[in-house]
Amino acid sequence: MAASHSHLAQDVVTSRREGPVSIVTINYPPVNALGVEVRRGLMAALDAADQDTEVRAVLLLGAGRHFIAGADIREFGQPPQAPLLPDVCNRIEASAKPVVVAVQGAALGGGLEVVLAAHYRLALLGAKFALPEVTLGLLPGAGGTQRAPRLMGVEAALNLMLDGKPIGARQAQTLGLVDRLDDGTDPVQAGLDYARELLASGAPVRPTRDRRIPVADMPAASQALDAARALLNKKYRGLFSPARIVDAVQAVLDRPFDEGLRLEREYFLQCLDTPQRRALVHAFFAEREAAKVPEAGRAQPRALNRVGIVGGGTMGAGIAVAMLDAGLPVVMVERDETSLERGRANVAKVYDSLVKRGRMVVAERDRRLGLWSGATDYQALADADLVVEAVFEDMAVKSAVFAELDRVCKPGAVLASNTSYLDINQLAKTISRPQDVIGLHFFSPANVMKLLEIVVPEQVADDVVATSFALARRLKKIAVRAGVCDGFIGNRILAVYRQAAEYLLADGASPYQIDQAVRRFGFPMGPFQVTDLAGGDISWAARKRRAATRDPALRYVPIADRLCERGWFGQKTGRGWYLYPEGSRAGQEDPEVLAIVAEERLKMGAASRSFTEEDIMRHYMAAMINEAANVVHQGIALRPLDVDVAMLYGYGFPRHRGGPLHYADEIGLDAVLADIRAFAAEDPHFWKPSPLLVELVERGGHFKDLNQPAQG
Ligand code: 3H9
Repeated sequence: MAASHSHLAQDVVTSRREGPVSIVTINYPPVNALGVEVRRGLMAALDAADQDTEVRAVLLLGAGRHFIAGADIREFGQPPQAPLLPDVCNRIEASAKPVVVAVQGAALGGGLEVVLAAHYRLALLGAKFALPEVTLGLLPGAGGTQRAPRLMGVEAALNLMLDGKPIGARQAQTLGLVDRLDDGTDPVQAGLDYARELLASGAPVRPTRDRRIPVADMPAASQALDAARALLNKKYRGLFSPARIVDAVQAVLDRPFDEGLRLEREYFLQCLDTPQRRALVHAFFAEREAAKVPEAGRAQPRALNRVGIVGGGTMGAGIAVAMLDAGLPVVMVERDETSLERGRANVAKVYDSLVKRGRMVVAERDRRLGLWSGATDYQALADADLVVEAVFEDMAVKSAVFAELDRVCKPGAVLASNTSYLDINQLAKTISRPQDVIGLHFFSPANVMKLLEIVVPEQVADDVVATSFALARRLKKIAVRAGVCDGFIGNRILAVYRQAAEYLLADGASPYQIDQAVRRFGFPMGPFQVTDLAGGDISWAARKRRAATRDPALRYVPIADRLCERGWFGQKTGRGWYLYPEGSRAGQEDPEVLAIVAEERLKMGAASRSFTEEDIMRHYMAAMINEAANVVHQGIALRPLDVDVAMLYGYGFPRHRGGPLHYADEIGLDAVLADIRAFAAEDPHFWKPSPLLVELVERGGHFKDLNQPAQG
């Protein structure tokens, strides 16, 4: 075992000498993560360089597109293996000879900590620097919390650590993170030139740990820490690692360097052990795994250069913007000039508002709008590689559009429907090329929302599915594969937990209490706020449509109907579940709504009882988890992780809880099943345990056991 490790270590970190400079290269695809072999290799290379009397400086590089993407995230949760990354960084800093880094691509997390520990730092212009540990529920754990503030000041370092987002090379230089920029493309040459220049000038080793925050900067540093602490109960409410980040940075002011490192390690290990860290790491891998579907493994995507969109309403226009933003030319088809003009205006409105808010320059808006063209004749779609239909949600209307597409589109064009619940199998059968038909379910606003459900009908060709996943990547969307059923993955689950919220309301919880519990759990909004935002009339129409087919054994809660009958549709009408005085978007509680709720409860004869926040969330989550289990059980989602990703990116599920099925594993499937059975005692028609949940509990399994890679 040891022999094979040392063999591997030689492969992933190589050294070669160029005059007095030892060039140490990490070559560990895909992203040079700092796994145990890399750490061993770095230690060995630094020892060798110190011992080699010919070597006077070390140049540290990452091979490939990126410098280093950080610690190897797959190792978290496994027993740590020596050497630890903090020790590797200390070793770099303690090198007897100057260590220079030359950064191309990303230097993230532990990768940036390696940069901080080196003595001299060069970056190519395209380099990116970030400390994204917070997005994984962690803090920089290899000296970053102690070294970053010493180089760039407390405020800038706190910002980098708390928001986790990358900064570019120029900004990194301005902040003191980087000493030298290079506008070339070759980090080896740029690094060598810099190292030689440093040697020629007799530049000494320059350990970051020896730097002090200047006394004059102390008051500003304390203020920055106070400001960060104030954010902990607002922006970072409920999160564990941001508070530990602030504590670790505090040590920069109060403690010697080694003591700061010791505290950092203690906090890092605390973070590592939290459910939040497990959930966030699950989310990181799940969103990448979701794109790996069997069809994409079996087929190459078709060429995709021109897109057609049928319909210029809110959805069609939003989809058009998403395509234009990705540089894809769009032809929009509408039934007449007036509708087409409205479609164009809907697209332009999005860009105009960006320009108005200073987020886009006029030339860029014009460039993107220049990729848009419109027509009232379907013939304009003849050379489109993919057409998305976004017309009224009605089978007859949609099949008429598909008949036209069948007539005009070139062979091999992908024909997509943006339906959110209709039967795409049936739609595909109405035309001569069902193999080209797929569902692309965008979420509103389509240019903003990250989730794309790719709905795979029975007869679709593999390369159409592959093309859809390739499109999602180009649009920078997170794609989830879904099977055909009413509501696909997300809306189907939503319908059930939304129903659970109605029952809570009927049984005694107020809408405001429910919304608050759901927000405190971590969702950005509660279910009644969401209805007010989307428009109560939309769900009202859906309820009326389904009235005829509703299971008569299920309890029906008519409270929402009573509000809609009064024209209270939410924000757009100034009142709904909440009051919105003078167009305000923050709702106020409405005593009249509470009176209506009370009256309806009496009419229903429901015994009103009181619910704690915990009771509310147990009902809400049990409903969500149970239906999510059904969705996996029936093959609508390939794996539990696909459900988690859909809920994270389309429904505001808090990322630090990982998605409903990860959360279920975390709280224990037996506990969830016990809740469902207890609720079923009162309402057996609604609360039917999912067969998959029952089976997993019986065999002591977890949802995560079903998360194996999809078969290609
Ligand atoms: C840390 O550093 C802690 C330290 O402070 C302290 C330690 C003591 N590890 O995203 P992509 C895989 S925390 C393992 O599709 P892109 C990824 O899963 C770490 N694997 O490519 C995928 O695998 P597969 C802080 C990783 O070009 C493949 O690489 N660092 C890691 O769109 C390609 O990834 C971060 O949080 C990793 N660190 O984007 C950075 N990174 O092909 C996380 C990637 O099997 N990474 N993989 O699905 C990223 O942000 C992006 O991956 C990156 C490339 C921008 C680098």
